[in-house]
Amino acid sequence: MSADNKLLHALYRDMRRIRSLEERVSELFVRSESAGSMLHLSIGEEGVAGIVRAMDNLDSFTTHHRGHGIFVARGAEPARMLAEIAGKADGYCRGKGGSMHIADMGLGHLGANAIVGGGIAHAVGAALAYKRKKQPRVSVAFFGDGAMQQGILYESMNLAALWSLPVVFVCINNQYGMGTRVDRATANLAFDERARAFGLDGMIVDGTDVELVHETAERMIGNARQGRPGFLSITCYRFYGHARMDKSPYRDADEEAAGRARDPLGKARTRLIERGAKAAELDALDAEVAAEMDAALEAAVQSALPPVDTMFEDVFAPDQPKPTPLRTRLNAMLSEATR
Ligand SMILES: Cc1ncc(C[n+]2csc(CCOP(=O)(O)OP(=O)(O)O)c2C)c(N)n1
Ligand SMILES: [Mg+2]
Repeated sequence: MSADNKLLHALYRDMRRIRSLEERVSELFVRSESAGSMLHLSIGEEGVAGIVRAMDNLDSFTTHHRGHGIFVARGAEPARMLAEIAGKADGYCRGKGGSMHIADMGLGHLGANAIVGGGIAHAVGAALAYKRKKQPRVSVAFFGDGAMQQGILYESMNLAALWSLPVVFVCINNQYGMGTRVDRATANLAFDERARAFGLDGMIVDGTDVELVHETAERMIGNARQGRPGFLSITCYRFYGHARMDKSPYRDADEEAAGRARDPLGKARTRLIERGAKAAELDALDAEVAAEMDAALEAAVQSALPPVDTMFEDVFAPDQPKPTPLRTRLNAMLSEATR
């Protein structure tokens, strides 16, 4: 296999693992096994794999609320991810973070964040630390098009440019912020121009072309490592509703069909076959990934809930006194009242 094909093959696998994981996240919900109903699937956004593969092992990142795909592409264990989403003890944060607050310092995941734009400044802070410590590391902030309307992004881009920080801002433009189409939320869709106004290298690329995403990200991350921060917007389509409960009544069937036809996996598969890959070989890869994710789903379902007496572990600073559980306080009040 040529180097080009090898890379596309690896990217296709990453993307298949993202989609396959997200399908199991959806299944967790249907089986009433998820902790909460606000599960945001990144199906249609698998092109992010191109960015993740362009990062080095010691690079770090933050994600928004739709970050499962980014984390699994980074090498997260699907069983531990699904356990976290199910609120189980074997999860990455022992079940206390869930889908929208998953984090793992070992893999450089500085945290998902449910506040639109909320994780952007954290990535800039990490980049500032790398620069001050003279470490050749880059931090990447992943966020949605909704964050393009948040002030924190502009404060962050300004400081990144001013202090020449090793950071890349990545906007995943999936065309929607909840039920609002991006062109109803922003006056100027040329997001790259906004970044350039701050002195950053700014680009918009087709997010369904994973090779193009990878090539662009590799250059941008390389420049960031030299102190030239960048902004990359990848254009794609959110295949399903905002969260698992949303049936997208605000979109028509034609639009959804056209959006889903722009499938990053379909594009990569066609290209691999044009370059000589066999359909059967790709089908076998898909089946192998599906089996991996099925096993991860079952492991997550079988995992135990965290014991009640560990409720306050990991969520308060170790030197802080632990709060008294509500039940203990209620009992104290009741016995006081009935004395
Ligand atoms: C500051 C803030 N405002 C509003 C919300 C409610 N909210 C949650 S997700 C979301 C849409 C975000 O859209 P986008 O950034 O494009 O991400 P996507 O859901 O498309 O991945 C909104 C408005 C929030 N979480 N935080
Ligand atoms: Mg969006």
